[in-house]
Amino acid sequence: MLMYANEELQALYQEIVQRNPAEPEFHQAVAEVLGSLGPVLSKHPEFRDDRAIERLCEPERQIIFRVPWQDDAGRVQINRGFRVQNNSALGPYKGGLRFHPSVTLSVIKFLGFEQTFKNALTGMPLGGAKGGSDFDPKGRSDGEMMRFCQSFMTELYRHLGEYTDVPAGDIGVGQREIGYLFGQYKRMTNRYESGVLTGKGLDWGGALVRREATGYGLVYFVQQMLEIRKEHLEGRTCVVSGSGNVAIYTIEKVQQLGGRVVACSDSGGVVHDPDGIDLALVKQIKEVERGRIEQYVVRRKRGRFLPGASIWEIPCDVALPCATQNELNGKDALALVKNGCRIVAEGANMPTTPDAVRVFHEHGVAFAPGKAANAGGVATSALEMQQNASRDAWTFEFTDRRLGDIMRGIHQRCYETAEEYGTPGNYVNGANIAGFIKVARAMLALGVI
Ligand code: NDP
Ligand code: 2IT
Repeated sequence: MLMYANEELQALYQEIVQRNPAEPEFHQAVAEVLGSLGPVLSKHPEFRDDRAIERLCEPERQIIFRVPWQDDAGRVQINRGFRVQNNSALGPYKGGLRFHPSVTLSVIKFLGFEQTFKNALTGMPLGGAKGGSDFDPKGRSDGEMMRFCQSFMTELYRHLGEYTDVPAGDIGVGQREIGYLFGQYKRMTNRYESGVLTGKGLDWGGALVRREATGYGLVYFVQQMLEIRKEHLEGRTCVVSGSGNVAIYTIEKVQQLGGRVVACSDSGGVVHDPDGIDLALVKQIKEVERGRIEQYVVRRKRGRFLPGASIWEIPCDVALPCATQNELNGKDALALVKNGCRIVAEGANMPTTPDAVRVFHEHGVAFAPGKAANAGGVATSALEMQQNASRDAWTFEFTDRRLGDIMRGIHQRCYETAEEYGTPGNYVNGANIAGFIKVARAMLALGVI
């Protein structure tokens, strides 16, 4: 059980746990935010009177639906679809869709909750939402993916719109899936409404840099963390978990800036390549062949594959978890500290368990939570929406510059807020407090709705 210094927040947390039983990931995300808000309530009693925290913890709308589809053998399959529209005080609901067998209401609620604060931190006019399905894309053909996406959108389309709710990708949902989803939305509505989804292909309303944005943005954030310490990435050893969209473009940007990434992974195990990961090979295996990371060592003999190993045992200066929630626990954190790791920044959403965060704080490791460090993805989604709205297409360089500016802004907001509230260097408090205040103010202004 979590203990807050503030009794009022402790009672509130208990109430939320009781109202939302059997949702451990949602409880974890709420606990982490509430843990930062004590000093905010003392300074801003208006948020207490308005019950801003209680409202933020109760999603505006939760949609659960059946997704029936036929596999290639003609068998009928049934999955469950979700969309949790958490908060729309700042703008239309915005957040990704995740297709993974581990998806539950709890997972989608935690992601929608986190997304609300993340989107606020970007400074863009975006509410928070998340969706997805317990559908497992692994081993599915293109035809199966298309039929699943069409069935999913046949229900979800009525809840979406460029001024209502704008999904994007997340685990298991990339440009191929966004294409099938957009095609079905267009067919159902008879509208070429580009701004209803982000992460689109460049030929059909997509924007340059969106593919790279989460990973690049994460590394721009890390650059800021290093700059404060008068350090830089050049020559630093990094470890990046995962080998999907976020991991790949994190590795790319670290390498461009002179860092050395020595390991990456997937759910099958870890690839360790002390001379530096061959990113072209990872892209070939993951983006082109949709294969497993263990194939890396078949083609590159000096790499080692460690099935089922913890990537966090590999010594590094900078650790970047980019796979999934709760993938870095207290034991992993101690191993990182022991091996001299000084910086940890989350590319994934909530990959670090609460006891691991505690270890980092106790040992002076600079730790950046995902809602700040991985916000470059959704921020660039907002840039895609801007381009769609103005029927324009910006250059790579211009968009990348804007992404860099946005990440610098987020870092500054978190850093200064942490200082203002008496916990300098604590990016968790900085992100939670700055994100919360922005949303809570807007909620107050819009009345009790
Ligand atoms: P992808 O589907 O492209 O890649 C996911 C990667 O994580 C794969 O390597 C996958 O391995 C691994 N992974 C997923 N689930 C598990 C699991 N349960 N155990 C071990 N490994 C796992 O997804 P993304 O790269 O888009 O997303 C990665 C993380 O980043 C997620 O937490 C997501 O919420 C977050 N994020 C994504 C953004 C985006 O724009 N895409 C923006 C901000 C955050 P395997 O193939 O074996 O499953
Ligand atoms: O977690 C995230 O921020 C995302 N998956 C991206 C959301 C988006 O709308 O671009």
